[in-house]
Amino acid sequence: MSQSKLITMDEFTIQETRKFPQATGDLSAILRDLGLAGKVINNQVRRAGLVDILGKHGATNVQGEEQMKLDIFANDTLINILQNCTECAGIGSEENDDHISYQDTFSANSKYVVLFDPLDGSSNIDVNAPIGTIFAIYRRVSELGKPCTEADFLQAGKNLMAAGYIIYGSSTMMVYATRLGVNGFTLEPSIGEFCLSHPNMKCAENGKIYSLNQGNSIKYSDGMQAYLNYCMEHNKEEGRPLTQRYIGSMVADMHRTLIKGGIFMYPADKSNPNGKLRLQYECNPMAFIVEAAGGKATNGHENILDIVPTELHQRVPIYIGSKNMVNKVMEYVKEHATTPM
Ligand code: P6P
Repeated sequence: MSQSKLITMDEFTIQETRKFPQATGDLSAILRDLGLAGKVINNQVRRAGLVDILGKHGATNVQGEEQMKLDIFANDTLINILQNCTECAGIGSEENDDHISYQDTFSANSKYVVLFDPLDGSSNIDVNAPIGTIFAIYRRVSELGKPCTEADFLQAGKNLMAAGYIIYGSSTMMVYATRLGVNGFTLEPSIGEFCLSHPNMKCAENGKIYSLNQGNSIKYSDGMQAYLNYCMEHNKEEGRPLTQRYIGSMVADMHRTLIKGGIFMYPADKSNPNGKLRLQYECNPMAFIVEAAGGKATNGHENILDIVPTELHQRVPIYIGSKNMVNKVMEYVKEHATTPM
């Protein structure tokens, strides 16, 4: 695409804002700052093998997971940039036990809060597999002029104003959804800008790829076992094999699902009745994106976006992607339900 036809993410968000005369551009300011954080993190991710930033940080986070140095760097970058942003009152992060309410006057008068997983899939850093930053933006429910409160971070996903991710893969992309739809922007290193590359992204109603950690299958419910058998025998039915793909990095598996169609699952199992993935900064943002693109996301009983969170780091099972594939797995899960999922 010639330079003259490049539309930067800033230009795009300004054009989108102009569609709503009453819009103030505050949300665009947060998206711009998340893009800035993504560029800063990207610079370190691209050099991870060259600087003493690989390997474990020696601490563990609230999830009990070894903290990699790069996810601490990413977390600090997002916290600092969003604190300087004039529209963010505070953050919730996978890496922090509690939310952070910025205590300065500017932030107390800001309308939004942001939740994020600063570097999702960080266990893949040392093997150079795609990793990403996932974010979710809510309008505050607490009183303006005062620091934000926990209630701001415990809203159902259907209240989201915007959500997205930055994927540090063969190229660096920022994908975000608002109620207007889903758009993808690729980082053009020569000008240091995210440029529109995937306008109006849609999640295909059907797909041929199923994605989950099949190593856990021995612990799955009867319904999930039956569904996996269906996936593996599907080729007998229609001679078109279903393909199994799993990168172990939600951002990468979800980006593929959005681009190619398919279903990503992290089901409940006998040792993890709530699955593994976190509702507020993994499942809700991805559900908001996929549903804005025409797909579907459920925990096996209700839409992910309808779940009212009770704690910042709660986990939920997730089945997400092409609508017809999500409905198909739900048929098996419900038909064979012997124990609540
Ligand atoms: P498992 C990464 O740790 C993560 O949170 C997601 O990005 C990914 O989808 C999942 O966990 C991988 O989990 O148990 O298959 O290694």
